[in-house]
Amino acid sequence: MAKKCDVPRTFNVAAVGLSGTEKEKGSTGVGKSCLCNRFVRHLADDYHVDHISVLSQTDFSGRVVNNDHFLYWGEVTKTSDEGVDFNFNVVEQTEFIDDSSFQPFKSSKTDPYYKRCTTIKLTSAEKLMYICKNQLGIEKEYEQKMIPEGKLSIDGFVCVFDVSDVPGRTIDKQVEYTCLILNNLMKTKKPIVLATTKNDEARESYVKEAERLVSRREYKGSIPLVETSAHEDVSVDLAFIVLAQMIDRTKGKSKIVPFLEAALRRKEVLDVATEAYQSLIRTQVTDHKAVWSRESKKFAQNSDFVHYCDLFGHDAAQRMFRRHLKKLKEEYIRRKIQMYIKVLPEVLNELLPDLQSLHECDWRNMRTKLQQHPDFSQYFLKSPDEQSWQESDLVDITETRIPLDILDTAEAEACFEEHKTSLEADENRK
Ligand SMILES: Nc1nc2c(ncn2[C@@H]2O[C@H](COP(=O)(O)OP(=O)(O)OP(=O)(O)O)[C@@H](O)[C@H]2O)c(=O)[nH]1
Ligand SMILES: [Mg+2]
Repeated sequence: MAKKCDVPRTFNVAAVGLSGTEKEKGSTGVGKSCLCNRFVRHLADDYHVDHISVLSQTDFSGRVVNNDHFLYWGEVTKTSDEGVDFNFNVVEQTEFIDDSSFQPFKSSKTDPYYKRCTTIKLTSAEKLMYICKNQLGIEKEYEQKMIPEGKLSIDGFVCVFDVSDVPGRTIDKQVEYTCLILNNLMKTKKPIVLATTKNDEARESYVKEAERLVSRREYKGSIPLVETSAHEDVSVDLAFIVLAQMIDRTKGKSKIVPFLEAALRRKEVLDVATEAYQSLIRTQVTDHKAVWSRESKKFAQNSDFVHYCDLFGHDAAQRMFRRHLKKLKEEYIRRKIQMYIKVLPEVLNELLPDLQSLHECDWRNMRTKLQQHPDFSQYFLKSPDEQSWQESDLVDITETRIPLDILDTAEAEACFEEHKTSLEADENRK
């Protein structure tokens, strides 16, 4: 059996921040859930932008919420830039609101949020890990992982501060409330990181407020500030890793990177992945009739495909594939048109061989004239059901006859005019 010191430790972290009814937090939350979601399940397909805190009584007493005002987000292992592994358990302290009374649900603890969220011993028998809002009520259809048995001892806090503009919430109110939370967190003596959220929509003056907040004298410079965006997956891991390094000082000290710099690095990663996936489909998919289900199965083991899906999701990968097919089809049609236009002069020579056959014929009535010709159907083809030939099956069949709507193109008109001019020149030479 492994000795106690061989078992890697787990950092139990609580994400906290302004919570409550719309009256307290404004039209939307500060971003605790999205931050936890991105941290614990970072893949694009596992990231949800909508997490509810207004619930029915049934959902509140279901096994995920379990009559508590906190969520267990699960366990995750992360590696710092220096290559050190960290294992985390993550909980989110929030306030669930009853969807019939719009008041917070009553629970055993009656303390206000800013006190309750500082709890360092959490228990909730057989509480299930939260994944997404759709999970509530159909828990069996999702992975069922329970919160660790017994008391979960919180080692540190990520306090969230929203730097975007939210209707119904003033910055002063958020500063005041966050200050209340921080003052209570300080009493626990546990490390705290202030994570600003939604920096992708940041207001510069709100960022400054967050900086001012952590530099207050009473915090003695003990609260580092990490600028994050859960939506863009920027510095989310960093906020938690910096906290873990404060909890266990033997685990190194990561550099805190300003948001713009971190966002730029992230963009580079996304651009490289996009380029690699684009190049994969460009080289591997050359038939405009390719089918996604088959191609994506073929790509399943390809690291460029997997990486792109991790970062952007399978839907985005499929959209890119569809755009590629559309381009392939356009190119294919362009090639076919060129081929038809190439044979058109010969056909015109056959059906309208002299000026006599062109009598009173100009471009506008030429189509009727051609259709009246007994050999018309030997050279031309009409698309069925008023569809253009590009939309019909004609586009793919091995058919050498010319779709009639080719005559609507400017190239065909030029061909006809050239044919007429050459006949007239012949006539003049006689
Ligand atoms: N632009 C942007 N929006 C975000 C980001 N993170 C969260 N949001 C949005 O902010 C809103 C609230 O996010 P949540 O994560 O649910 O906030 P919360 O603090 O958990 O809210 P409660 O638990 O209800 O108090 C949602 O509409 C999110 O999509 C982000 O990184 N960027
Ligand atoms: Mg939440």
